[in-house]
Amino acid sequence: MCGLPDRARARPGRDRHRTRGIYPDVDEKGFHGEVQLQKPNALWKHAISLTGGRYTTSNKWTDDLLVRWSDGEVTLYTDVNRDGFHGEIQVKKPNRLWTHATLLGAGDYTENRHPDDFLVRWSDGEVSMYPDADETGLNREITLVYPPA
Ligand SMILES: [Ca+2]
Ligand SMILES: [Ca+2]
Repeated sequence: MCGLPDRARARPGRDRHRTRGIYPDVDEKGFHGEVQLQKPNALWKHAISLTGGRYTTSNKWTDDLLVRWSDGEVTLYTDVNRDGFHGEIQVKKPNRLWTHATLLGAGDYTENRHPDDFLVRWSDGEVSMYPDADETGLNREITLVYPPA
């Protein structure tokens, strides 16, 4: 990927009173409540993108959360539930490259049938998959979409 500027920007005045929460039991009729995981604090203002999945080798329920921070650090929070966060693993140290990971996503796209496949859309338009990611890190990268030439 090349070094285009990160487009993620804070929006002053918007979502000022929002919290870091889970919307439980979302379905086609909409949202059915909100559980606050974390009171508003300065640290979580730097959480640029996040996505759920099941990234521990035990495949243990409940799902885990990957967060990309403004300094490029990527953190895995294991077994998140209504009571909050229960474990934290640093997947990537703060670094410049990952400040360009603009959008994160996840799903179950490989033969191991675990929702542990991590997707990144980079600021230059490249899309990568990290299949079968686990607590030891993002072990392999597959380019799904190449950036424009
Ligand atoms: Ca888990
Ligand atoms: Ca998988």
